Amino acid sequence: MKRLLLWSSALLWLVPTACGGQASPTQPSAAAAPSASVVALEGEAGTGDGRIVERSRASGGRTIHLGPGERRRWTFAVGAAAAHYAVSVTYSNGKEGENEVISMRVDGVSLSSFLNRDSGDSTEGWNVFVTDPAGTSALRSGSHTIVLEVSGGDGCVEIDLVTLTPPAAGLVP
Ligand SMILES: [Ca+2]
Ligand SMILES: [Ca+2]
Repeated sequence: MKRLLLWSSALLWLVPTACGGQASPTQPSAAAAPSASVVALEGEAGTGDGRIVERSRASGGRTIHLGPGERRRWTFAVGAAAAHYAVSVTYSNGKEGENEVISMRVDGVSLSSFLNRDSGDSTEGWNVFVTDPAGTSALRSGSHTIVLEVSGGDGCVEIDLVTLTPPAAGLVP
């Protein structure tokens, strides 16, 4: 009987937290703030290292080719109120050898590092694009910079697009 009571109280405690909690009536309405929108940064539109490659299936028809130690930088503005943006990187990486580590920094602060994957074989694979998550960044209204750096691997990855998606944008069809 005592154990049963313990279990039921444990369940009562666990259920709301496991679901992330219910929306509190005291929370500010989301409609009060201007909704944030998706920020799409073409690899080829950034500044820094790399060379532009034409790829028919890439966003904008182009990528930026980066080798080990090379980096690309973008400056962009966020107009809406502060929001948590999910950052993702779309790239191609034809299978050559070892994979590269892609590191992201936002406003000078390390955001994530991940090992990329092969997007296909060593020829056609360069025109096949995959998207990987690269962390979440809280951004206030104003200007920001994002830097992508490549290290290790066989020396080749092509960055097509860096996308920052605010939470609400995922709900819009
Ligand atoms: Ca590679
Ligand atoms: Ca592109």
